[in-house]
Amino acid sequence: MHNKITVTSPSLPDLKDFTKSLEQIWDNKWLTNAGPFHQELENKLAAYLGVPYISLFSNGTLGLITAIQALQLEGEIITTPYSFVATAHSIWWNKLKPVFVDTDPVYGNLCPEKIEAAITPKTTAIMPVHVYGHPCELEKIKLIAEKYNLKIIYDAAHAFGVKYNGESILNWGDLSVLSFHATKVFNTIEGGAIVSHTAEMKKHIDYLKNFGFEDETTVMEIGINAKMNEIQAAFGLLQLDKINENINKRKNIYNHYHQELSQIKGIRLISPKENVTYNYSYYPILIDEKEYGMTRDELYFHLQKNNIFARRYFYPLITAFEPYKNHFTKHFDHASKIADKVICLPMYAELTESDVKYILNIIKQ
Ligand code: T4K
Repeated sequence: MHNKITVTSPSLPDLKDFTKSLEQIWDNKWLTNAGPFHQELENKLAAYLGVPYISLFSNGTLGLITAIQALQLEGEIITTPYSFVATAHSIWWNKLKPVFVDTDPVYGNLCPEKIEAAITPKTTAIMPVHVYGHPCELEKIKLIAEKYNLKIIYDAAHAFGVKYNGESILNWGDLSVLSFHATKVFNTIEGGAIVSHTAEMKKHIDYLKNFGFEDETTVMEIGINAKMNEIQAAFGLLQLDKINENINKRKNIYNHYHQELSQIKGIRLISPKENVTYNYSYYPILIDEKEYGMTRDELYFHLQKNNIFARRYFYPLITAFEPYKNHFTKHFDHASKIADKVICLPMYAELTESDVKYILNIIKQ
């Protein structure tokens, strides 16, 4: 039996380098609350990503929840059923109502043409997701938000380093939220960040993630505790040194998959648009059971039998989960079709050429 291959596997810094960082943290005896590693990572990430302001978080979900707080949103937020549950959970956790709108048929991103019909007098914002790191229809969403005076929070959990016309997509919308979870292109074990556009907004977000503290005796806002600690930040700094190398390795795997799988009937691939600098974060394929000769689930379990643990991101739709299903009975044509066909194949920097060949052989058979 071939060694177990999972959908992803985290990139890790060199243990010796990380040990040195830990020794420094031990010397500092400064473990969290905006320590030196935290500040250095914020500065280096802002420079790397090409964004003006970034606030680090202990995870992406707390970033989303805090982003909603930061914009003081009320009422309804328009979002997508085709995402990881954290997107919609962050809205409900804030006691606001998610209003789900269908996706486009190609990328699985929120369909701009369907947003307007879902806007009501209670709508205050749109929360689209750059699914698999493919940019949403940025201009169209911006125009709708301007027309109806809505805020935009991009769930950019998958979009680390992605550019559109040479510029970071994180600069679109009012706020963008990244995830640095172990399974992401750039990871700090757990972690996340909010990208904002003004010094005032960054300050506001930094209050919110630290109980609202200005100083020892001054609390400015009702904040939460969502701070990234020094160990996460030190880990992230070492990861950043290797990020370009890792994305390039992912690109090679993507090209290998693409070359071979484009020959197979019944498998649809998702490719980035020409003006996009992609991060190769996921490798989704869509299975047409008639043409391919097997259902998506048959292939999924067949891969498992061969020790390949691909994942059906994002199946089922968020609206099909227990806490949602009685509240949201609407059918989403495009999102359902993608959710029923998708498999994300293993994709990570350390995946070897021979592993990729092995996976491709199973799919081809
Ligand atoms: N918005 C979107 C669009 C998101 O995709 C996510 C997270 C969020 C928001 C929230 O961000 P965070 O709060 O998580 O920062 C995983 C991740 O836990 C989750 O972060 C991610 N999206 C989601 C798409 O995938 P699971 O339930 O699939 O994780 P799990 O534990 O099954 O791991 C998947 C595979 O990864 C494993 O089979 C093996 C590998 N793995 C995983 C971990 C944790 C490792 O090799 N090492 C590890 O340490 O959710």
